[in-house]
Amino acid sequence: MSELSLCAIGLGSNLGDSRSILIGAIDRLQKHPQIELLAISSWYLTDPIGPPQPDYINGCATIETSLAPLDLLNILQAIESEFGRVRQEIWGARTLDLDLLLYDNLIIDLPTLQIPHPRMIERAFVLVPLAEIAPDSIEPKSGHSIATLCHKLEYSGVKLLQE
Ligand code: PH2
Ligand code: MG
Ligand code: MG
Repeated sequence: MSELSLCAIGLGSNLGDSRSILIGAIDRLQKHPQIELLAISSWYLTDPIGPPQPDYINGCATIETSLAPLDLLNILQAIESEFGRVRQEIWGARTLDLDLLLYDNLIIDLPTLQIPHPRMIERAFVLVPLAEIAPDSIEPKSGHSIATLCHKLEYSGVKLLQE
């Protein structure tokens, strides 16, 4: 019997053809035998946080998976590499960033993996798309729902991406 976990993933890109890269990443997630895609948010054009760099396209997905947290992390990193991600400057530009935001209601503090994602509650580019598909999910460190956390943020730098 395999237990399924409910997870949230943040997606971002600000180098290359970001929209096609993000759609490609969703397709890779969807095709994985141990991942079932539950929902995908709209795509948002977002002001960059960190060093000067191009605007991002961000979105979020919710999935169900039988993968353990570190196995899921490995798969997300493999998909990042497939799309040409090279790890350089912290918070710098990237072709694809896949962040494991939530994994059930687990709190994990490993050197290689922190869940919930430590900066998600202060980042409108994460919470606005996540609130669209999982408003009632609880961020387990604060104990607050995604919708509640999202309303506390200033989100003028997060705009729905026009077709
Ligand atoms: N990711 C970063 C740094 N800054 N800014 C926006 N708008 N969106 C991101 O996804 C992002 C960022 C590092 O992960
Ligand atoms: Mg990130
Ligand atoms: Mg990341």
